[in-house]
Amino acid sequence: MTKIIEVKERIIQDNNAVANQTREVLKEKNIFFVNLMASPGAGKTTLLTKVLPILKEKYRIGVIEADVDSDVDAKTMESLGIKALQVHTAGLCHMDADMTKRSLDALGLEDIDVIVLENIGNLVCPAEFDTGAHLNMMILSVPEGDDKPLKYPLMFQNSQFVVVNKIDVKEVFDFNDAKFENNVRLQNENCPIYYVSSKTGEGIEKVGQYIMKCIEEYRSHENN
Ligand SMILES: Nc1nc2c(ncn2[C@@H]2O[C@H](COP(=O)(O)OP(=O)(O)OP(=O)(O)O)[C@@H](O)[C@H]2O)c(=O)[nH]1
Ligand SMILES: [Mg+2]
Ligand SMILES: [Zn+2]
Repeated sequence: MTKIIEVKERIIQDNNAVANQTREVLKEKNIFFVNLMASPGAGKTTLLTKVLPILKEKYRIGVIEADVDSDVDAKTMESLGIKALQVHTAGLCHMDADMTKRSLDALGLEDIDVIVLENIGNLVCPAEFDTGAHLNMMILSVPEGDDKPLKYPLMFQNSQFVVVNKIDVKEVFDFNDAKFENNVRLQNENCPIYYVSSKTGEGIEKVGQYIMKCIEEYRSHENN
């Protein structure tokens, strides 16, 4: 008999164990952790430059910028006065729980209330790897098209919050909100879907408020 081992299943199990440990550690420190996922160029960094100043009024923020190379995104965060760590994945196309744990250690967990991980631009494997986050949030930008939930189902299934970005160019790309929402609901019945332009600022305040609501819910559970 040929011996077969299911390597991938094991990798995911091990990953989930580390992610659960991370959540425990963060819980002890009352830190809320957001994992932000999207395609390259969907507007993760631009959205953060608009949303984090809102959160910053109430919470101490830390950002982990994961990229294959460069430090441009961490520099953008630092220019806003936000503590940031740039992580290079040496070609890897997602952050797993172990890489995230090491990044959190390097960022430091003292004097921080909220940590945001800007995951690698990719709609495929980041969805497979639990990072230990409390909120998995994704951006789908208008130019990518309203059919993407059909093509990248796991990303939409594993996200608890979906933000459609670049609504300022909706007409150019014939993006249909109703079609998009139907496609999302095939994968995920409950996640809120918010529409924004990180360029004009439209809808940004509501995204900030929703994240704050999630943070407050988490913190109230911590204290009980
Ligand atoms: N028109 C328009 N352009 C936007 C909007 N948000 C971001 N952009 C532009 O889209 C491009 C990519 O934005 P980024 O914020 O760098 O995207 P990202 O997801 O962080 O990209 P990576 O980190 O490289 O994966 C930039 O040129 C932004 O100016 C928007 O709401 N409307
Ligand atoms: Mg970016
Ligand atoms: Zn990957």
